[in-house]
Amino acid sequence: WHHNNCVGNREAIVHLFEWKWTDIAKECEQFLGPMGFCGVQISPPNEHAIVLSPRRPWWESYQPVSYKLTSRRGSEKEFVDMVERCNRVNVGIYADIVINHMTGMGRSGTGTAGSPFDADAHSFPGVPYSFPDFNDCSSCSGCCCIDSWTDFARVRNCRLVGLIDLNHKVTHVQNMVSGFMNHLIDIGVAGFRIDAAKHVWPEDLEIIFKKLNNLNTKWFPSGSKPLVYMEVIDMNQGGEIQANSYKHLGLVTDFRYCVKIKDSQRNLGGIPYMYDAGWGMLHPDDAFVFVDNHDNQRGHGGGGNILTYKKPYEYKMAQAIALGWPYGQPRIMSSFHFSDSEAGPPMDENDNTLDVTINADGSCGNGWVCEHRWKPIAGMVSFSKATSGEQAKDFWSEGNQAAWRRGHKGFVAMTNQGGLRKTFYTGLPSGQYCNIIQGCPTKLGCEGQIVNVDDNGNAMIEINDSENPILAIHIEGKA
Ligand code: LM2
Ligand code: CA
Repeated sequence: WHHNNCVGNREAIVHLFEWKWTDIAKECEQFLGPMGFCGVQISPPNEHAIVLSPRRPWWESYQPVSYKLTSRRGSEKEFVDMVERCNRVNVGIYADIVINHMTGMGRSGTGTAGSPFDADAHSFPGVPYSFPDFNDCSSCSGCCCIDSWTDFARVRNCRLVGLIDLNHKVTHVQNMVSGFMNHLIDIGVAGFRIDAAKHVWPEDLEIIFKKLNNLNTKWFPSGSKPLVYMEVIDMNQGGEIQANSYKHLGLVTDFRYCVKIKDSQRNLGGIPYMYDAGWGMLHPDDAFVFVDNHDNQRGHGGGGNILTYKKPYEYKMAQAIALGWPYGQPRIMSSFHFSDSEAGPPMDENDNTLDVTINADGSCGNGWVCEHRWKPIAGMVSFSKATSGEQAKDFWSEGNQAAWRRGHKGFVAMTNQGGLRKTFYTGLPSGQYCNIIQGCPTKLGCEGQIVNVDDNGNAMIEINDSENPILAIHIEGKA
């Protein structure tokens, strides 16, 4: 449950937050496959509640009603088509699954696949789940809510923001959840993000994971297990649940990396010191890392003071560090524009999610940010593939500037203090290389700057683009 199942040396997973399946299928074919992405994290694929007040917030998808594959993002037929088309161009699908809970107290009605439900009665005939499948409130205080973060029984058995809490010790629950996951595996997904894993006992997750099928051999080597990465928000607050207590089950999200990457962007000399074992961070080999995610970019889920698309200069540089410096399994956020932290994706007057349109310059329209298409970020995705498995060598830093190479496959430099002009040993074979920050190589050659590496592997590195003061060259990006 640790292997990322990426095809070849691909590494980066992009979260196409709230994208429809039809748009993801196209993006795999037109952009993600050719640019060297490993995979897409999709928003939850199963039936969920429809919230009308506020009007269709993004978070309604985190309120499951059943495991039928009809959601705001498309039908089961569209889902199957997306998985097939993405796999065909070597891009895996990683499904965000919500298994800790169902919808919240006080909600009832019909879900996105037409199933009736009544949370107060603990009635979910679409699964089916009923009263005995949920935790009672015996571990909790009067509110039945999570009102202590150091009492592990409360964190795992009580209601996270009022969402009714499944009891994963019940065999029926284990079978329904593993059945849902196996349905997705058989369609051809490559792995899972486990939402709210911190709120499920690790030993219960283990029982469920042991029931999982191997991946579909139409796309994956026989015997492959799904990648599992678990969302455990651990900021090293004393006495709380630690991310490290899940690492034997798969990769675990590292929310402290968000803090570290922001610090490193401000002070480039700190890049080699991001992993701070003394602070109890996950070892990089166990860590699932990101500059921001769909929660903390809008102040949810532990929220906060992190970099997002709203600060493009800092964000691009942080993302270049995340993809250029070897550390954990990287995920890139791809957002929709928002000012209201509750607002759902761009939608029409009938609440249908808008298509992702692509402008002539490769950027997105209709309210989609598409950070993953920003040239420096897409270029660094190609860099992560070209340099996969190579250690960082010859780290150099002076003032607020830094450079390093990745074995003999790639070289990066960046500056936070004006321009840079200096000769470096790049490790690359002699030749002409494109600065992939300014655009990936095309049939006609580079889109931007060309770097000449001499017979000794040295090159004159010049950075004078004040918006994107980064240079990166790699073995798969020759002029
Ligand atoms: C997570 N971590 O374990 C995410 O970090 C977190 O953002 C998710 O909450 C949570 N799991 C549940 O999947 C999001 C959102 C909440 C929202 C829930 C459920 O951040 O604000 O809660 O999804 O949709 C909403 C309302 C909340 C209400 C609750 C239940 O915002 O006020 O609580 O629904 O009706 C009474
Ligand atoms: Ca729980």
